[in-house]
Amino acid sequence: MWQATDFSVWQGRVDAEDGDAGQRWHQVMREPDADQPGTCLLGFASDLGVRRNQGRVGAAEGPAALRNALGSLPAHPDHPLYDGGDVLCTDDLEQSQACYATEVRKHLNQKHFVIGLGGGHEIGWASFQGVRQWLDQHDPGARLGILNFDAHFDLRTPNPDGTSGTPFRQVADWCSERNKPFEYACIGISEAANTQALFQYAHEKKVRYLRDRDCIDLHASPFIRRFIGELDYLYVTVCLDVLPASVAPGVSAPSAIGIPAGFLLFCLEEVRRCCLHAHCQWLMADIAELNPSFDLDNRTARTAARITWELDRLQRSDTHSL
Ligand SMILES: [Mn+2]
Repeated sequence: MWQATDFSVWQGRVDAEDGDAGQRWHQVMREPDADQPGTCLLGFASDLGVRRNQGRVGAAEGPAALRNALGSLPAHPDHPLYDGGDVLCTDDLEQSQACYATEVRKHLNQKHFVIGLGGGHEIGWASFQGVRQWLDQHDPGARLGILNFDAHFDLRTPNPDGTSGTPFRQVADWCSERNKPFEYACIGISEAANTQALFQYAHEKKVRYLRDRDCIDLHASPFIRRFIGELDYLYVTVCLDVLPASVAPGVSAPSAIGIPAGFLLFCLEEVRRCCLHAHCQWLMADIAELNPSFDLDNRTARTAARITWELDRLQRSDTHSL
């Protein structure tokens, strides 16, 4: 079920003395405008996938916590920011994912860059379906890639239902049923957080991945360049458990080691740079697994907000600095 945002949730500091240049997200956020492309937030208030995956529930409150942390971040006058509301997950996860996909497609049709606010990583199957539906309408033969920043492959076999651990297996099955290539890469994989069965399946499917302990700039740049160089369209998904538990304790499965947050931001900038050079269109991104009930001092929400802020910044920086 979709629900519009009550804009009174957008609150924060006001620097009236600085006029428009002092504005923050809570002051400029509005309902999506079809005539003016911008960045559009879309919440997926779900933790049913996490529950089914035997994880720690609470991610359904993620979108609200993320909006809260985003409110006081500085806004840029040249790039509109929209809040496309939330899809509230019911007992029927598959139907909720389909509803979310419809919203994604709608915002892509209006030429917005969509940022999904999770919700468990079952948002991945929902986002993919939205992107795919949009592509089937506009460019069905194009190559779509998924770049996942995650300690986990999320390639588990649905048993029989999808969970927060299965989204990219569902994508792989979807692709093989339709004879489409499965273009999926992962950055931040922990060898201690994925079974041998998952590594075997990833190898069978020729999934490209960087292990958490190999995550340095020198390795990441060619990895990202090669992956994006073969694509026409890109969807990026960030599972917050790719970050160390000290930075992101508010997730279902915190990482003991993880990758540094600054490295993640470096990678996102590389993604943008490579997309511009390779003429690959970056359609959307999502931030998954924020679980406020396990957060400490809003640490995870603040980190998620910074990542969201950077994603928006990169969408407006095609003319300078890259
Ligand atoms: Mn994960």
